[in-house]
Amino acid sequence: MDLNLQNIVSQFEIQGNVSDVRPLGNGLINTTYKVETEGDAPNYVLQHVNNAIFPDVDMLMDNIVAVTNHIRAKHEANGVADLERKVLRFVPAKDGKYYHFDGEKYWRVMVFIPDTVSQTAVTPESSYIVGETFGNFQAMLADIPAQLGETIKDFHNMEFRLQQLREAVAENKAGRLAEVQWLVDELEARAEEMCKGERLHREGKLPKRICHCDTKVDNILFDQDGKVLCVIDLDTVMPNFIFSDFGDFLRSAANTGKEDDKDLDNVNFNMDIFKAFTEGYLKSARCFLTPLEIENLPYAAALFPYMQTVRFLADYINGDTYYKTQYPEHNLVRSKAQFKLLQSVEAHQQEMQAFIAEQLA
Ligand code: GN1
Ligand code: MG
Repeated sequence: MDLNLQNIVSQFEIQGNVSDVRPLGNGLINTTYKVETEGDAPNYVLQHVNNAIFPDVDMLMDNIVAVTNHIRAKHEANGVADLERKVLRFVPAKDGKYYHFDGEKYWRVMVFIPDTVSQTAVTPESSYIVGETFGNFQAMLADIPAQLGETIKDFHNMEFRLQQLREAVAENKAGRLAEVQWLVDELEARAEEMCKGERLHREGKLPKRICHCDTKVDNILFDQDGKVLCVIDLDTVMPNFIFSDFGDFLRSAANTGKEDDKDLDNVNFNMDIFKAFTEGYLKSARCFLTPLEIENLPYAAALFPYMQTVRFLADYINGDTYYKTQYPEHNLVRSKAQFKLLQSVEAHQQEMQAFIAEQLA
């Protein structure tokens, strides 16, 4: 066992004696370990927070603690059973802060929730429940008294993401531009339409609400029966357009292939997942959504594959400085797969509009 990691864990108010610390999960940003303890004490999750991406760790942990406390209180008031599996619980360090700085890195610890299942592909049945869960997540956080900060400035700001791509193109640091110019052109052709959210916001027509902002399937824990337990990976919880949670979930869940599928024939937009998820989401979110937000849900479904193509491609052009990659072309493969998904979403715009109209009738 890594003595350094064990030493870091000992800075936190955990119960029991640590018996093992080993790598867990496959996040693209933070590095995660499972901490096993002896006997009946709970196990824990130790995470190294990527401080290059989340520069303000105080703000980050204030957000997360406010959100998890607020949700826990709501669940308690509603008599939700099995509470400890329905919301994450972070463990303070011995100095009372919710992180430990070891002089170089920032660390945090949360209680490990046992017997969970992660899914990368979901069924229409589970998508309905997930839709309802995210609708509820947004509804529960609608009255949070804390003022949440933007843990990554302009995280889902499409205008900003395009600007980053344009800078990457202008600098062409890794000399990779020529081979991807066709994709840059495809993205530029859609740029104005895709920045609609920011425009509507400036015109005062589109509000920001507290959103999760990384609602992909592997950020949801399910129980053994496929029921949703809770949403994890709360670093990006911040004020945003509701499009974020709706669109980013569909980006991963309604993709018939993988986020980085090399075979583009595998990648299509699954309308059964869209329908089930949208039905569940509207059930719990309809009470607070405005007509303009509802009308633009199909736009949200296109926005996220588009934004992710822009982000992966910018990183590829920059020489892979942001996302962890497994091989040199990885970000390009990801970009192409996300773009194929976007094209499939575009082909279904009318069908999505018709389905939503039907739901509201
Ligand atoms: C990153 O860390 P992870 O894998 O949950 C990224 C998301 C992207 C996602 C693509 C802070 O999330 O925005 O959608 O990869 N998170 C950050 O898989 O940039
Ligand atoms: Mg994650």
